[in-house]
Amino acid sequence: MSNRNCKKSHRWWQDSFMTTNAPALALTIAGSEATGGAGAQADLKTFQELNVFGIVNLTCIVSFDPNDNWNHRFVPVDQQTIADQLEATTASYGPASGAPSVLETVKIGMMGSPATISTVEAALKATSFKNVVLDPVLICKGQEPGHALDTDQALKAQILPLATFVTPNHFEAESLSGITINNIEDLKAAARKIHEISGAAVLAKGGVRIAGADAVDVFFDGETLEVLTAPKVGEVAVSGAGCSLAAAITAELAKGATPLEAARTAKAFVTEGIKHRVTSGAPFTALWQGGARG
Ligand code: PXL
Repeated sequence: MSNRNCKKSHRWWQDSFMTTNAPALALTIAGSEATGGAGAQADLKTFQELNVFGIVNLTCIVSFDPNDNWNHRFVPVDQQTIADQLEATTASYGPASGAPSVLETVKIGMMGSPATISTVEAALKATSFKNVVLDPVLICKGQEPGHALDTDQALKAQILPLATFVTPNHFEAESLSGITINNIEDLKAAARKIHEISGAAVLAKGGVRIAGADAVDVFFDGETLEVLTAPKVGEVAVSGAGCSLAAAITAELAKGATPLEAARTAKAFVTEGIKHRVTSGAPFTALWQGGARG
């Protein structure tokens, strides 16, 4: 085959498959968790599983320390490198890129420092994304508490107001709402309060922290309040469940689901992933994103 033919056949391939079957796009701005259970790895696997073209811009690298109670060793990516990744991504797929499929949906995972929050805030303000899903990862085990507090405050002040959907766990919902959560009524009050503060749709997760046979989450978007329940699978939190839930919401929103539909699909996806969780030498199991395949 001549070079010319080769080029022609390449174009034919592109036209027939790539443009007609273009997947929805989603970006996660998140940290790497080296063992693959949580963070950017969980997000990317979830996107792929839900038929969404996933993009990762890394904020930090977390390596659990088996010699220190599996606490997190945390290394930030430098600010210029985070900004460079965001620039590359928005130039390729952002609203002004001219791409046939535009990136409208972003998930915010672990930021890890006030500096990273400012870098990401600037990028979110420069590109108006339709869906900004915030998984408000507040405290990372092993992080210095003073530093974590600064990060929490910056997240609340700078990123939460830009979010269209927020997925706090029990601890994060208490911190964001100021409400102590002991039961489902408290979780509902917290979801309402976080919506009031942020204007975002909220999925407040009770997980294994609220007593009872079911894992209960509360959805509230200012109009609809829905309690999502699924039977608990064990009584111990599974690594990657929170990341995968928010990533599944992100993927579903990218494909055009409503926030409530996205929350329901994500809950079912995560429940199956927990049922098929993966055991390792670490003292926790990891969610398997392929669990919903049947
Ligand atoms: O599950 C929260 C989380 C998010 N992102 C990163 C993490 C973790 C928890 O380990 O390491 C990078």
